[in-house]
Amino acid sequence: MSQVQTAPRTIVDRQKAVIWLRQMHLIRRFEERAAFLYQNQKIGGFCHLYNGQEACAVGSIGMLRDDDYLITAYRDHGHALARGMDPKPAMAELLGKSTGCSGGKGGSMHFFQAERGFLGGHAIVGSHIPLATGVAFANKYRGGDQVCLCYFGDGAINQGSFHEALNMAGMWKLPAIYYVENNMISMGTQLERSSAVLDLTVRGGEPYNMPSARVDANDVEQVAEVTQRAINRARAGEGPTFIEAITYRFRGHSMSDPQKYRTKEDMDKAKLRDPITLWENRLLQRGWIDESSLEQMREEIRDQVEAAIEFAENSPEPGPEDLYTNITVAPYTPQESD
Ligand SMILES: Cc1ncc(C[n+]2csc(CCOP(=O)(O)OP(=O)(O)O)c2C)c(N)n1
Ligand SMILES: [Mg+2]
Repeated sequence: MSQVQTAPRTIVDRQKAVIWLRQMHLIRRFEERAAFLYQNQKIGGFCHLYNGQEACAVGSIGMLRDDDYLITAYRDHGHALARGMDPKPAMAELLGKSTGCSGGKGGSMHFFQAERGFLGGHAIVGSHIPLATGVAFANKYRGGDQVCLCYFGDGAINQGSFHEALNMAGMWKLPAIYYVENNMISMGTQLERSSAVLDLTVRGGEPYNMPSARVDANDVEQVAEVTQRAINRARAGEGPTFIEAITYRFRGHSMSDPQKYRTKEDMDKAKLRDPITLWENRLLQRGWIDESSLEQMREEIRDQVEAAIEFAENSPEPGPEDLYTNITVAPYTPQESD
């Protein structure tokens, strides 16, 4: 049965609350600088930014244990940073450098950090949802109580892989959390032009024998609360949960998007509910931060991101010897018969 989250409750202490604010600022700053570097041709290929959606990743990953797993689609910088990836290898990956988190060969869409249980960064829409089900199956099969948190966009729920994967997870009561970041748009297609129903909790919950919840993902604390409930369920062997996180992306789909599908008024309205500002204001009200500590935080983050850029720019590119490393295809050896 779908449940709608309402009034926020305090579920974090001051220390964690401030860490979350710092992480959200770090993601925002990282993305802004990535956009600048892209425009200056320091970053090539695809690049999808996470501005506006920060609370989705921070509030949910913030409730995971270190030995849990998470997996996401191509808009992955925020999830990696929220999981604690150092911005240096993250930025180096964007610049295609060998010091990047995927050796500079994955780029923006393929961040990865297995030692933190961060299993990517996947470019094909919906492709990683069955992988999450597989990870959750492995957790259960091995007898542990780790969970797998799987993020995807509202566009991905129209893929067959989504339905196949949720069906198995529901049937076998796997410890997975399926988390749709509903920013209402897939590339340039509004939700009402891609989904027959607009309440996505209907599509991912009951049909697959799992509870579903909708959450206002501009509110990091509500995200944390609803995710915590899903985690508790999964760890207790009660099976998966489907979460619909209502969010908004502040930038285009990727770096070349004229955004004709929305107006300036839409954007201005959305920015009134910027998740970072909302959280900042709540922490100010609670007396957990003050203006001077905020300014200091912003300055430290600016320095941290600049240091990451410097590190990335000064790192070498992968060499020819890296061409065939970390891939599953064997190098091609020409045959006499060719
Ligand atoms: C199977 C497949 N079809 C099409 C694409 C092209 N494509 C890339 S992103 C995207 C839209 C996905 O939107 P959504 O799932 O809502 O994620 P968001 O970009 O909003 O985070 C599409 C169609 C793809 N990568 N994979
Ligand atoms: Mg979307």
